[in-house]
Amino acid sequence: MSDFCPIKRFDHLEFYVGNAKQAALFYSQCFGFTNTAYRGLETGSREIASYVMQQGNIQFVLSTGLTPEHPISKSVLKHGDGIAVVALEVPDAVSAYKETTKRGATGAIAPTEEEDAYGILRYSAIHAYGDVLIKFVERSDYTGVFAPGFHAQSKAHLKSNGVGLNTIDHIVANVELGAMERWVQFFAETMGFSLLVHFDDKTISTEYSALMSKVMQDGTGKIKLPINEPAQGKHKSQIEEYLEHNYGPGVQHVALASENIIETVTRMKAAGVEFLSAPQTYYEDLEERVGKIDEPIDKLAELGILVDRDQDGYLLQIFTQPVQDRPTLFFEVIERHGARGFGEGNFKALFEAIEREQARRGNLVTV
Ligand code: TYF
Ligand code: FE
Repeated sequence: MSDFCPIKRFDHLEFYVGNAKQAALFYSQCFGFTNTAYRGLETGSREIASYVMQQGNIQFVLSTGLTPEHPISKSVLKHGDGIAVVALEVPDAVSAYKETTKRGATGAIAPTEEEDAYGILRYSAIHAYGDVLIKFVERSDYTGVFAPGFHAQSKAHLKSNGVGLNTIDHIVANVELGAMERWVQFFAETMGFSLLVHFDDKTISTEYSALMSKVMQDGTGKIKLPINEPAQGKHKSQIEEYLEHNYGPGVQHVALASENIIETVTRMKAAGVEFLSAPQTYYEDLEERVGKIDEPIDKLAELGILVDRDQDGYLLQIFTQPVQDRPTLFFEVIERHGARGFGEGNFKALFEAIEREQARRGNLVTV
C-alpha cells in the first residue's frame, strides 16, 4: 500500500450553515455534542462564526458567514446547510498537499501556518467532489483547543453528556451519472486509496431507484469513503433527488459509530431526531436471516434498527431523515460486531424506506 499521503484519522467535518448558533443547539440537544470552542464577533472574528462540537472522537465545526459576500453565505444559498469540508489529520500538511497536487489534485488552500500561544497549526486543502474540500490538518505542534482564532467555550445549554456516538465510521458522497470512475481514480491515484467493495446497480436496485456504489479506503482502513452514482431505474433515483436539491455532488451521509446503538437511538429519538422506519415484516424472519445476535429483536423492531451479517460478524444500523429541509444530508448510526461491510443485506429494505419518503416529497417520479 502506498503511503505518500499517510492519514492519522478523521480530524473534523465542517458544516456550512445558515445559522450556526441554532445548529449548535441542535447538535448538542439532539445528537449529544458539546460545544468546546467558538469564534465570532465576540472573539474578533468579523466575517465568520464557528462552533466546534465534540463527542467521543468526533468533531464537527458549524460555520456561518456574517456577511452576504462571504463564501459560506454563497455556499448556503446554493446547497443549503451541509458538509463543506472533510478534514483529515495528517503528519505533514505540506507534504500531503505537494504529493496530492503532484498527482493531479486541484489545490484549494496552499500550505498555511497559523500561530498562537498554543503553538503552530499547519493546514492545506484540495478540491474533492462538488464544492467539497478535503483539508489536511497537522496538529503535532499545536496544543490549543481547536485552532488559532478559536476560544475555549463551555456554555451550559451547549453541553451534553453525549448519546454514545464515538467515531466517524464512513462518509458517503453522491456524484453525477458518469462521474464515478473519475472519483475512484482520484482517490486511487491522488490519495493512494484502494477499492474496498463495489455494489453494482443489480445488487442494490429496488423496483424504483437504482444506484452504484464503490467504497474507497486508505491504507490503514480507518478512512472509508463510499461513492454513489445514480443508475437507470423506473423512477427517479434517490441519488438524483439529492443532486437536484443539493445543486450538485456532495456528502450524502455520515455514519457515526456507537457501542450501544439501542441506547444511542433511544436518546436521539427522545430528543426529537427522526429516523427512517423499517416495516414490521422486516423483523419477522430476522433471526433466520442473520442468526443469533446479542440484542433483543423486539427492542430493535421498536426502534427500527436494521441488522446485517457478513463473513466477519454482524452490524446494526439505522438512518435519520435528512437533517435540513432539503432532502440532502442525513446520518447513519452504526454498531459493528466484527462485520466490515455496509449493510448490503439491508439495501432493499432501506431503499424502499427512502423511496417512501421520496414519494412524500413528490420526488418519486417516473423517468
Ligand atoms: O454506506 C452505505 O453503503 C450504507 C448504505 O444511498 C447506503 O449506509 C448506501 C446508499 C445510500 C444510502 C445508504
Ligand atoms: Fe453508510
